[in-house]
Amino acid sequence: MKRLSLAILLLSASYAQAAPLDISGAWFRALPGKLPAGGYFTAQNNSRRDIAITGARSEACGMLMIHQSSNKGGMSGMDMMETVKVPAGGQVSFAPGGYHLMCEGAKMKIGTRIPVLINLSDGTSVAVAFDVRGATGK
Ligand SMILES: [Cu+2]
Repeated sequence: MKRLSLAILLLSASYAQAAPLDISGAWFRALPGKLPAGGYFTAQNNSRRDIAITGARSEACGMLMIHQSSNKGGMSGMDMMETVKVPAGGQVSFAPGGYHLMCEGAKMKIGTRIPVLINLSDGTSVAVAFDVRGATGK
């Protein structure tokens, strides 16, 4: 009996280590024509150490980058981000006007879901299904 509970403990510990980030509320804003699709989600770090999002990829995107919307002297633009840190026990939102994934060459249909792999600084990646919504976010 004691041996069994130890095995369960080890199993859950290794599972937590394999997926240090919980990703929720993931969606893409699909725009008409050749406009890129913005990807949004919330990343919750349930581990005791900082972890960074270092990239993402999806077969639905020709290129998938991490961007941060910026406003410099009234000029709005976007900066490329190498990494986005999610502090231990904290969360970071990718949302319109802030951090977002930028999907160039998007091949996605509104109302479907597409799989995305989000790469982390510990060398693991998290598979996340993104809802595809229209321009209004619905
Ligand atoms: Cu962008």
